[in-house]
Amino acid sequence: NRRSRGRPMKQRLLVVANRLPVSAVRRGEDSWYLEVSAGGLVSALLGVKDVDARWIGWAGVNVPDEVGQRALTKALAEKRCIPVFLDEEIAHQYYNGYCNNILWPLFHYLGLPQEDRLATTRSFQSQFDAYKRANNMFADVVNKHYQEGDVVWCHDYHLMFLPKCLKEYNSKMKVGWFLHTPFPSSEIHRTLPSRSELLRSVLAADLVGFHTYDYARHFVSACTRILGLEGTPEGVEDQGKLTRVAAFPIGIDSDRFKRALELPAVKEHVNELTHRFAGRKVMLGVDRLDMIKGIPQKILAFEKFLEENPSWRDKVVLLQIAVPTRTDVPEYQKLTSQVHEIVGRINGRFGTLTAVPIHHLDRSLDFHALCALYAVTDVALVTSLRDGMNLVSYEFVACQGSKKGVLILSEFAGAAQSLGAGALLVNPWNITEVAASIGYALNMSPDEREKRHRHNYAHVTTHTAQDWAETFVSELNDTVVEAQLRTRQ
Ligand code: ADQ
Repeated sequence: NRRSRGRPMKQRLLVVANRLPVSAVRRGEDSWYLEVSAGGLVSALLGVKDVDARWIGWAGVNVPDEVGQRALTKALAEKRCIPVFLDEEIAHQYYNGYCNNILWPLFHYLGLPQEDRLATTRSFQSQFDAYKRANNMFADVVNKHYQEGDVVWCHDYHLMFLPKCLKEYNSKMKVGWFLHTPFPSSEIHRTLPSRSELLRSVLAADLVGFHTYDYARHFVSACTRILGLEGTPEGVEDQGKLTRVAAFPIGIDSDRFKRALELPAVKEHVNELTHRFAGRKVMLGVDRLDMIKGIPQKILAFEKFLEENPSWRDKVVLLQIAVPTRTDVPEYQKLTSQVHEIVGRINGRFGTLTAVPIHHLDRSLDFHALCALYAVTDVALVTSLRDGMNLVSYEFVACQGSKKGVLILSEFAGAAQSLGAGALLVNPWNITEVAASIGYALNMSPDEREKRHRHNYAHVTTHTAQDWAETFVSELNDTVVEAQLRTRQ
């Protein structure tokens, strides 16, 4: 076993992410209510063997007083979480500003903000300064809790400056960084005013990971074209120091879904839904309400399908579940009203007194309700304009043991690279093509559905979140071991 070579059985892993996997609500001066959110990352890390994981991140609340900070730190310690406290102004400039107004749209090919988008926060430079300051505050906390032999795994575009800060504290710290979004073509990345500084900071890590080989390749080209460094098959080399760059496609905890489908309450919910939509095929979309998810494009394609196929109008229903996010950002508010307006128009056009073609819910569903919905779905529709991976497509496949429903999947989601052979791949911008795929999916023969499903199911159940986390941590350990060997020679 390469991972346990010369190391204690339980290696400490410090997972650093913008948000802790816990929501904190203040109950009194020194009392907090905590709710653990069982996201994909949490279950992925629970499954990693021989690792003792701790979380470092922002609790998502402003706690200006010391009494509150001390109480929250103590409460979080029981959940193996360590908070980073950011004051309101830095949090705003760093999180709403640089992360969500600049990096998120840029990495999804939506470009840099125009004047009006910049005007909603402060200037680009002050946002970048706040980003660096916030990353430094994360680094202070990591450094305070770091013990020799720990590995540090930094997550996502919020923390691109962190590897550099950490290595400046301690060059022997083993640092990995993983990006959950796409890394765009170097031609897009080079428009970013702080393009070089960010690349250099990420390169300070020992291992840099992406969901797909394409994103890794884009990152290496950005380093060669923008920084003039040398790309090698292993990664990027700068004055003899190699930063390993590789693809680590994430997965889900598919057993968790399988187990949920066996629960009596979930089975009952499946029966209720089956009864409720009897005589109609069910199509499903589950997304965060974000421009990258292509929700208006999806609904317009569904409209086109209904327009061209009158015989299907009372035989199919689209359930679109969209969790609102970043609700204080004007563009997200605009997207919400745009979606409502389109849904209203289509329901007015094709609805009857007793049925409407689209059920749109603006909210989050609990895990069991989500599993039941996936299980009764005939066709899932994922039309992201860009998406790092897209776990909804994996979750749908995991819940389709008996139904063998069809997945229509955007070719711009990372998942297209792993589920492409089983799914119907589409260009979400081409509404005519998506509408035709909806028709194809609804009319697909049971044999073809079975064959396509078998392919995807095998992938989803064998490339799990646990494998993903284990492989990354194992490679991170090996990278450092190799670096140490080189110095010893
Ligand atoms: P997200 O953009 O959040 O993640 P995705 O991978 O689809 O996108 O994960 C969304 C998660 O939220 C899923 O687990 C899904 O079940 C849940 N969810 C979505 N809508 C919901 C609803 N209405 N109710 C309840 N739950 C809902 C980012 C990147 C992705 C990348 C992941 C992981 O943008 O591309 O796949 O990180 O790396």
